[in-house]
Amino acid sequence: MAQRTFSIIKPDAVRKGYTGAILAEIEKAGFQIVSLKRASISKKQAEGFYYVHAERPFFNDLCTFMSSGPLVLMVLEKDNAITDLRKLMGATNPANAEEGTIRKKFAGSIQENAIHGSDAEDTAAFEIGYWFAGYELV
Ligand code: 3AN
Repeated sequence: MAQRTFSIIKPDAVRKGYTGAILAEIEKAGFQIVSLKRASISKKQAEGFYYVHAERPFFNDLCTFMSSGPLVLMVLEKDNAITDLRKLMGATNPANAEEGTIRKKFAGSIQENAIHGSDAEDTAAFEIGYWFAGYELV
């Protein structure tokens, strides 16, 4: 059944000019782009988005990085969208990412790793609602 997930092309990838190439990979893999917008987010907005990681040692650096420049926020749809996007993204650390994955091709480090994708249905629902209003998802 068609499922929605939430994704971000992170500031490192936008800065390097990889937005179009990453979108092409996503569409080639069969995802429909339900909604898409470029934004520059504040550190506070990043902290709210990543609140589940608040106790992790990398939380402050991660939120500084995510608010360091424009990024691209997206809602994507396909059968098994959540699992399939995670596969297409590759491992969190690009050094461990499989050949052909977005992080293998475009990510520079474990923090500046080009793309975010929701990891479960409940997080996808929270993340879509955090960045998009209902009228943007029709
Ligand atoms: P993923 O994005 O693969 O779901 P998470 O949810 O464990 O990975 O981590 C969220 C984000 O936090 C990652 N995308 C990455 O940017 C950053 N991150 C994760 N682990 C580390 C780490 N050990 N050092 C620095 N940043 C990290």
